[in-house]
Amino acid sequence: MNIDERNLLPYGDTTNDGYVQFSFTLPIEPSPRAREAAAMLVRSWGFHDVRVAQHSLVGSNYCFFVVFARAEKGIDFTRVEAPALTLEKRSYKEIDKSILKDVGRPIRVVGACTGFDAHTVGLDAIMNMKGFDGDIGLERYRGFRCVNMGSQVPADVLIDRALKEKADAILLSKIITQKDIHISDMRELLDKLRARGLEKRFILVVGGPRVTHKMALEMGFDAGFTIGTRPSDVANFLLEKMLDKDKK
Ligand code: B12
Repeated sequence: MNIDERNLLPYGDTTNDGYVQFSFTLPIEPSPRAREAAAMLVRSWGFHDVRVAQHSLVGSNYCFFVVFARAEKGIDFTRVEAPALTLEKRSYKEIDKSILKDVGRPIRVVGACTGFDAHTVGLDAIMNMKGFDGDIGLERYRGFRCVNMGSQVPADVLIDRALKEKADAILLSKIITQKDIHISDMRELLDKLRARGLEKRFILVVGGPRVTHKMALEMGFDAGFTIGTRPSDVANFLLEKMLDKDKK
């Protein structure tokens, strides 16, 4: 395959063809004019060979579109940088053994979903015994003591509980992203910690479908985890962070 990393383009039908798929909704009824409007919109974004594959009514007075179009502008992949968590892959048993031997006590974690966000499945996937994707959750490890506060927890209440539990780490889950509420809620937790002089007190981990490790680090968290995260990834990170702290 002839891939030019200095002009990396999307793959649709054939390598380097630049084809991408859009899906979006316009607040208008489906009609030939609506279809044309969707195509014009995508063209106005600089795409070529625009094909409206689907347009259908959503509720009333909304039209959902699936559009294919071709991009000509690629990206120089050789210049792309993104911090990544490079963790030694350890099994549940290895992690548990190392925590009890090297840290010398269970790692205490308090997790919550803050703000108005009521989505608990992601945090539960990491913390609950049954875990996620065949990977057991932190509660099942002898090396973790877990408090899962669930959803809609005010940031101050989360901090109070973390202090009460003498937590080593706070696990924040942010799922809803409308109007960037995940970012404001992440910032709120950091601000409240700062206001109480606690910004260095806990290992701060955040997770959610629109969270990236890069964005988490830039904001002041120690790590960011996204879709597909397994409990052992988080366990591994917390173990390494605790051992790092001990070295300092
Ligand atoms: C289930 C669900 C609900 C359930 C939640 C039940 C519950 N107890 O959690 C209910 C029905 C209550 C619900 C309500 C709403 N929902 Co909802 N919901 C979903 C749905 C279908 C699945 C989410 C889920 O469980 N994913 C599975 C888990 C395992 O994945 P995950 O959350 O990404 O978690 C993984 C990682 O992100 C990461 N992770 C997550 N948290 C953490 C934390 C830490 C510390 C770490 C390390 C990792 C980590 O690890 C996890 C495992 O890999 C999604 C659509 C979707 N397919 O994602 C919509 C979705 C999230 N909901 C959405 C919306 C809009 C709503 C409502 C606003 C709808 C409404 N108008 O009422 C309300 C909001 C209620 C509220 N106050 O929050 C939107 C959000 C859009 C956006 N841009 O924010 C979505 C994307 C649907 C959509 N496409 O519109 N929802």
